[in-house]
Amino acid sequence: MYTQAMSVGPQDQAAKLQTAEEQQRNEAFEARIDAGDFIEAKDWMPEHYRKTLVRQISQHAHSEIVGMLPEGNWITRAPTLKRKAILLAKVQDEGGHGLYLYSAAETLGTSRDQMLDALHNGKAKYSSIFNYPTLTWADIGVIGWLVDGAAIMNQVPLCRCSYGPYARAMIRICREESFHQRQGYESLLVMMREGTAAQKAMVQDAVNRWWWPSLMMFGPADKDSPNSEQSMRWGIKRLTNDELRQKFVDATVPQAELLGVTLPDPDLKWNAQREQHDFGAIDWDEFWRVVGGNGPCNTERLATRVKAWEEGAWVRDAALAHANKRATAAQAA
Ligand code: BYC
Repeated sequence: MYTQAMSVGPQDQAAKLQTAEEQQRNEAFEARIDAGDFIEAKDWMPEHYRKTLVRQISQHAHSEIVGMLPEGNWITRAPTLKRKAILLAKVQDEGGHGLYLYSAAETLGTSRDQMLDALHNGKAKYSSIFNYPTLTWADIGVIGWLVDGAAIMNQVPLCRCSYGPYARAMIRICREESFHQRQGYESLLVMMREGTAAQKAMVQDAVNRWWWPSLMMFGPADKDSPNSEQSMRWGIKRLTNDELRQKFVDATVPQAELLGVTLPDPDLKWNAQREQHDFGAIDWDEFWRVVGGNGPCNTERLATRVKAWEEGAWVRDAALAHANKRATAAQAA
């Protein structure tokens, strides 16, 4: 009679061996994560870790690129040469951030074309915040203050992300985001201190419209965040969505006081016991509507990106032809 062990064919044995090997690799990987090592592009990593990173980094890259649109809308209408130069530099920085991030994601084996296809056919997500319109010049200051402020809060911990190429890209991005936040706050300070009553009202109106969407940038509440637990275990995320949102609220309240604007939340108050601010309920239906493609500007944003991609085809073709010509010339020399 054959024993069970003898009935295992060569293929099954190979699978079993592979599983044992996989398990060892997995354990070694987890030990490196626990020790706080950086994981590098050529290191072995579980497929789910790779996929999670591609998902987060590519979404982040798309957010930077789509994020150029609401602000780019105001470059031709900036009130002074100084503000125009600052805004141009900022929008250009966002483009650069997108490029570092696409490069970081490419080290994980997904091509830029694949990522861009996913954006253009509506499969890939990008930050909900960029689906809101920029109605007045004050929106540009408020985006710098609140949107870049929220981005910094979320992104500084990513400089310690366990995946080396992402963590290193984030260091430079965070330095630039810090300038973005400060220029926005400074432009609002000028309007609130030296502006007319109408300009001050314009700032308050912009704050009213951007406050809640800025809080939504941090993602769903922890209890509704399917990815957080695993991403925290792997050191991809270092703080949870709710922890970061709370830190942002606590940091922003005194800035609003100094500016002289009211944050549009009657439930926002200091809780002496928690030593943190309490704040009102976020409209999660609105958040999911925007994430699902039905925000005020989703259709417009995507159409603009697709148009830019299609109209830029000749530039990509020309760059490729030039590179090929140089390579052929170098080979012949
Ligand atoms: N918008 O399980 P969760 C910038 C999705 S650019 C849309 O908590 P995770 C700037 C989430 O993707 C700032 N979708 O996910 C640029 C997930 O869906 P999938 C961009 C959102 O990944 C220009 C589902 O909801 N920053 O600063 O653990 C000008 C469940 O969520 C959002 C980054 O990308 C949202 N707000 O945590 C100015 C930072 N929130 O993928 C400024 C890097 C969640 O399962 N990313 N979703 O289908 C992160 O830190 C994390 O990915 C998140 C979400 C905190 C955003």
